[in-house]
Amino acid sequence: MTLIEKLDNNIRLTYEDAVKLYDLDLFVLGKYANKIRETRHSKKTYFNINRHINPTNVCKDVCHFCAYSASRKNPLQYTLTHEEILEIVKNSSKNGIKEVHIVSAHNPDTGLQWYMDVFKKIKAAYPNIHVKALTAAEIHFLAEEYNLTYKELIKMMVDHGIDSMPGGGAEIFDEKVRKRICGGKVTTAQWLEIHRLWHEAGNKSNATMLFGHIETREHRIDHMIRLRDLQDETGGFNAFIPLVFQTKNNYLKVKKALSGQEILKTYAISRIVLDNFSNIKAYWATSTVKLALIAQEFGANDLDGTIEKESIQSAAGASSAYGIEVKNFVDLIKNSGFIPVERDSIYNELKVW
Ligand code: V47
Repeated sequence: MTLIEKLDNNIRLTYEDAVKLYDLDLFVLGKYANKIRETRHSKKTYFNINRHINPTNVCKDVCHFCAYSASRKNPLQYTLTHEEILEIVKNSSKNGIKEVHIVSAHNPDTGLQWYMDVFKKIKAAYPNIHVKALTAAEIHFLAEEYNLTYKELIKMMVDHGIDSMPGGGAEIFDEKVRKRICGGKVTTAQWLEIHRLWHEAGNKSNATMLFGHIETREHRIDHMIRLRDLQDETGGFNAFIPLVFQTKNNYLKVKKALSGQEILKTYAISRIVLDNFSNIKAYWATSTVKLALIAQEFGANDLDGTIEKESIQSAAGASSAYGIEVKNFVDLIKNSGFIPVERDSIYNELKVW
């Protein structure tokens, strides 16, 4: 059977098939990706009203792609107190946020309870706000630092009010590339194991892929297939989020940013290859808002949220430092021919705008 016949008949693609997708014309890929998107979600585009919080940038690891983290000696290091974090949530709750998305660096100075107790405090004060927190990279760091098993940490996360896990720390699963861009932090096998355990405990998470640095197209497909395999086993992933590499202020020194065409192809391919993922998220902070809007026609059915403030991607050059207004977001989705649907963090529909 040819690749096109497989696409026409919705047959699952092998790794070899999927690599060949990149050779297809962008609009051919878009046609197939959009067909799947429309079957699953019609013209609906999901977003949420959320607040990103990055409580500390002090990091014991050195990921070469990262512009956010600071060493202990860096004069620009910061660590928020719980009171400061709660004040942020208080102010954001007035703006109608339904989710806080909390991601920190791997700070060896704060102690385990600084990481954990803040979730409990947020939940106690704002029981209706969904807490999406702790990437697999942070969980691995805490497990090593405090001599805990992943299972013990997962139990602590649930006991402290964490509702779901974000998809960060996945980067690229290929072990050789991973070693070069973020050797020393959570390995591929560990990242997958942590998500497996989280799912087995009855919880949901997301999965990301950082692309546009030193990886090849083959590495991206390999990454997607490893996620597809785990999703077959657990069904615990809500969304796949391809993160476009931001090139500024980091050690990788990637001179050539990805073309819009390559980014759109990657969204479309992820929609086709990840046949067991309901949601493909074009995270506007890394793709730019304009490309995220176009990505709606190339398989993406989710644009993440209003963010309010963001420090990781914006440190590397993205224009996401101050989020996006709900009204503006909704108008942009509508004007591009799609239906803006506000969702909660686990994809229940809250409001058609
Ligand atoms: O894992 C770091 C990435 C991630 C850069 O689960 C960079 O809903 C681009 O995971 N260029 C953290 N990306 C953010 C993340 C995320 C974002 C939005 C939604 C969700 C979700 C998760 O940020 C890290 C890393 O891959 N990152 N540096 C950079 N220079």
